[in-house]
Amino acid sequence: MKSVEILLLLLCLKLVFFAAFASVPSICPADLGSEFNGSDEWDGEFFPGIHKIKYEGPSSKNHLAFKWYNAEEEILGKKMKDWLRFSVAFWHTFRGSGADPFGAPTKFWPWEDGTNSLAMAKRRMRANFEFLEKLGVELWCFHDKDIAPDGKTLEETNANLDEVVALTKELQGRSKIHLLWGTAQLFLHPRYMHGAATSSEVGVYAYAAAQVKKAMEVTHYLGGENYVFWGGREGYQTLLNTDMERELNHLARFLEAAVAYKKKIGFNGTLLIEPKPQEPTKHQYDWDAATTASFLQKYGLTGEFKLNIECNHATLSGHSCHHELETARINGLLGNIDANTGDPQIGWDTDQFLTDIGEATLVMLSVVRNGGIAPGGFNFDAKLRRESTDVEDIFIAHISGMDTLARGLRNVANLIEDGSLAKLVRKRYESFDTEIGAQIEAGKADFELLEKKVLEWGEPKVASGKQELAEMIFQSAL
Ligand code: XUL
Ligand code: CO
Repeated sequence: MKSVEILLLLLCLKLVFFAAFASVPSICPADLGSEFNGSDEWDGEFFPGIHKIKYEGPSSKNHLAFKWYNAEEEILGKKMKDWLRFSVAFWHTFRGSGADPFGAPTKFWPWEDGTNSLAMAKRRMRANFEFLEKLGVELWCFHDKDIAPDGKTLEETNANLDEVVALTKELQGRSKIHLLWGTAQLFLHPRYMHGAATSSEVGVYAYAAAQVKKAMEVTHYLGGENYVFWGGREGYQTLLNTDMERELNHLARFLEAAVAYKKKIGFNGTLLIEPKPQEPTKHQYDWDAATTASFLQKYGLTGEFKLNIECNHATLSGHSCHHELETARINGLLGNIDANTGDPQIGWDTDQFLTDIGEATLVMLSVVRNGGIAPGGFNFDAKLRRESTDVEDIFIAHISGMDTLARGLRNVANLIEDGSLAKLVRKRYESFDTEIGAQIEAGKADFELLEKKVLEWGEPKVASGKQELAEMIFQSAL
């Protein structure tokens, strides 16, 4: 293959970078003949004909309006926008190409010129800000590689990032928009094939550290409220060639160094770990919330990190999203939510927008119990379906995701106002609201005392669990 062809192929790869699956489509937008004029300028609006999305209420038939999300409305003592803190994920919304393991990109947005140039990166960033303004979302998230192209060396790559970040800072300054979180993409490049912090190659560990250092600096510069670690390839394919203990120790050292650097540069954002059980690796070390909590405890990192729970990752690990949120919450680790969902019939991380009202209600139940998740938020780590190719579909997808969670919040308010679910749960444990129950919960009931009680009471009476009633009450709140 000639070097020009290799370059073109690499450009295509960049455009489909998030389709981190086996086969890479051979078509890229550059093949479709769009003109590249080398400028980041763009005449007029990126989304002409789409006005600021407004709340019109449940009876509206306008698909470019909110039916349930009314940003300024107070629910349970807080504005909806403060409970929900929505954020747009740059990688899906502006770099998602529609490619899947079997097919080429399907999305050719009018502002894209088919290149991964610096000028294109800046134009795309302008499109991001217009989109956020029109959608009425004030937060966004990115990976370093989403927003700026790689150079030939680390210095060149960092300089590219700085140039896009300078424009981003200016665009943030002109609006209310700010950064929910930044992260480093440590999974696409071939150097990361054995992992980043858990790679068997010391040079790769160092490269990953340099990349996180820079990503953390720019996140701090842009006023980011959090910084995320998703260990895309931190895991193994087979234990036969893997020193699991050594890799986990390396991961812990890496995270310790990140904490030290955060303190050194005065970055006060929350560090978040995003659990996921597998994909792309066979087994990822941050399998789920409980595994990650015990990892943090073992290495003395509790207190320095919280969790970013992603609903589709939860279901991949065999749990519900609600289970993962509750596990994080009761461990004081609920930091952020990557709001998406999988498909019940597709086994992989499809990253769809969450549109199931029941699931959204359970998600919001955990969030309300937590008193909200600020400085975290609801990041739409979700992509348009491959077949949704109109520019307005980008708005429709986000509006429907926002309305679903808003509806979930309203349902939680109904459940709390009704009170019967909480009453049912309280009643279920009432046998512990006794002298002996209090002794047990205070750690003052030893086995001898409990044996004495059994001899005195005889066979215990066991009440109904009222599962169907709980479900009936839940359904009536939807
Ligand atoms: C991958 C995933 C990532 C992280 C950020 O499954 O969820 O987008 O959220 O690296
Ligand atoms: Co995610």
